[in-house]
This record gives sequence, structure tokens and C-alpha cells, in this order.
Amino acid sequence: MKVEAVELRRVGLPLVAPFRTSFGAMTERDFLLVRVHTDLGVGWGECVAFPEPGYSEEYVDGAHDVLRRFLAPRVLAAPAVTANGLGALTASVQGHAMAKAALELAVLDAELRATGTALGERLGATRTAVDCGVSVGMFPIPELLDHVDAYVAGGYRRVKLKIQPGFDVEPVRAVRERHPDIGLQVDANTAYTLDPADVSALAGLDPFGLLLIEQPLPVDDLLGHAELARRVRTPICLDESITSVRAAETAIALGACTIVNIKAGRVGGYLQAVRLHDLCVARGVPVWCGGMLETGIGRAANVALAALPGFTLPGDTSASDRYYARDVVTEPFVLDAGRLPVPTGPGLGVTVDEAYLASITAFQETIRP
Ligand code: OSB
Ligand code: MG
Repeated sequence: MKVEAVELRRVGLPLVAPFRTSFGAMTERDFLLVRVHTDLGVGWGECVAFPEPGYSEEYVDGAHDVLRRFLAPRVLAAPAVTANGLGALTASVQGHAMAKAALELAVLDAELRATGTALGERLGATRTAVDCGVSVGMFPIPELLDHVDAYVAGGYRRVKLKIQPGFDVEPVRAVRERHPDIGLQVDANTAYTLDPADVSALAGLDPFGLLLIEQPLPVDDLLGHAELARRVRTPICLDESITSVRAAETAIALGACTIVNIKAGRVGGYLQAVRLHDLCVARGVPVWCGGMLETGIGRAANVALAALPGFTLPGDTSASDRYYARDVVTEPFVLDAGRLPVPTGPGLGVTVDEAYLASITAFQETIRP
């Protein structure tokens, strides 16, 4: 396949509810879409980087810049491009996993549309629908309970609460009392340390039967997570720390986690995400699909990934209406008995609503050879 042009678009969409984590709050998603134009047709990708480098060092202007100046030119200069060969084509650019993942998804989509293959089939999906959880931002407890009640009533199969020091045991207790049987887990986005007060707050979550504690400590603190795992009963799951298959091998070998959150953007693409899944399956480590408040484009890919056999826990693969009043695809993702169907059409299997997208596009440029 020859890539003839790379289109980069910046789009703004308001979230239906503010999303507050330990690293900040978001009320609008400012995202970057990539469309490749090839001799076989077009393909779409979504970059999950946020406006600020709070989740990781990547941010949307940085991803945009590295795509425009370094990644797109490498792809445009290549006589032939395949999704499998992209890693080698872009290996001379260090880091920028989210930017690389967006480009890879666009190339994959174009390739698969041309051969009439669904992304799920290409990645190795074995299910036709996936169990869905919902990640709830921090709110004052009464409001938090209202949100959780609505999600549980809507059919979500598990709930994830965002926590930070000072907002942990109380919200978890309140939600657990209201919903004694719901699958419940928490995500700290690196907000804790091994200080005694922090460790005792996290150990204080033990009585509530949580599925896991996600990323309590800083990204590079694998030994700290291993130590914490010895001091709390709730299983430790890593998100931010798992930047590659090798990082996962190290984390698992050290006992830093017994569950892994897989996000394609964090590991440089869906093909690496499959390798990470395969490693975890080989090590007996359950995985689940994380989310980055994607639109229907990234969501389609996440749902396809979450349909692989090692994804044995519900993912942060929520329905379109949990994020956006109107999604950018013509058929939004709608929850059906707590599950989302895996798209079966070619490529991502969704149709971008181009007229609507044009109306919310703030900036657009096309990179050519
Ligand atoms: O840590 O999983 C996270 C959202 C933004 C940044 C980081 C995270 C999240 C979520 C939301 O938890 C997942 C989603 O519903 O897309
Ligand atoms: Mg997380």
C-alpha cells in the first residue's frame, strides 16, 4: 500500500459530565484524528493524547507536531507501507506511543477496508460482544452516588471509581453500601506513595471486596508496587507503568501487578497491544481494556481488542452516550445488557459522520510527500 497523504484534524467535543481524576479535570475532549489516503482507499485513526501531559508525558499538540514533522514524512517517503512494517518505519522516533498508535490505526483501517476484513478478526477476537464497565470521575459523594446509580441501572457490569489521598475509603464505602454485589474497582492514576498514611488508606479498601487497585504509585515505581502488593489484599493492576511488552514482563516478574490494563495508545498501537495481551495470557495475568474517553473511532478499535480471549475482566469500554451527546460515527455504541457488540464491517467497522465531524473540526491540515 502506498500512503499518498496524511490528514490531521483537531476536533473538540464537550463531555456529558466533567471527568475528574487525580491529575486534573476535563469538560471537553480536544482530540486529534488521523486519516490516511492511500492507493487502496482511506483509513481513520484516533490519537488518545489529552491537551495536558497529566496522564503521561504525551499531549495533543506534541502528538500533532511529531506526526506532522516526523511520523507522517517517514510513511509518505516509504515506497510501500503495511501496518506490520510501521514499527520498523518509525523506530527512529523515540517514544510518542499515542501518536504512533493513531497512525497505525489509520493504516490498519485502510488495509483492512481494502481486503474486507474486520479489525477484530485481524487482531484475533474470539467474542462477538464485550462486557462493559464504566469509569466514574471524582464528584462530591452524593453526586457520585447518583452517577453510579444511573450507570448500574443502565446495565454496566462493573464500576471504577477514581481515587486520590483524602478521597478513597469514604466514596468506596458509600458506593459499596448502595451496590453490595457490583464489580467495583478503583484507579489512583499514580496519586499515592509508600508513606504509612497512604498505605493504610489503601489497605483500608481491603474490606470492600474490590476487583483491583489501578496504578496507585508513580509510573516508574515497580518495586514500590511490589512492596505495596505485599501490604494490601486487593490485587494491584498497572496502567501508566505498562509502556511496553518489556515493561510488563518486568512488572509481572517483580510482582508489581497481578492484573494489567491494556491501552493501545500507551504501548504504541493495537498490534503491540495484542503482543501485550499474549504475554499476559502466557503469564496467567488477566487483562482488561482501558479507555481514554475515545470517540466512536477509537472505541470501535478498543471493543475489537477487548474481544480477545485474555480480556477476562470488563473494560472501560463504555457506550458513546456515557461520554458524548453525539458521537462522530453514524452508529453510536449502545449498551445491550451491559455489553457492546464487536463491529463486524471492514476495518474499524464504523462510518465517520463526515458532515458532523466537519462542523466540530477546529483545524485541519494535509501532509503530502
Ligand atoms: O487512567 O484509565 C485511566 C481517562 C482518562 C485518562 C486516564 C484514564 C481514564 C479513565 C476513563 O479511567 C476510561 C474511559 O472511560 O475511557
Ligand atoms: Mg487508569
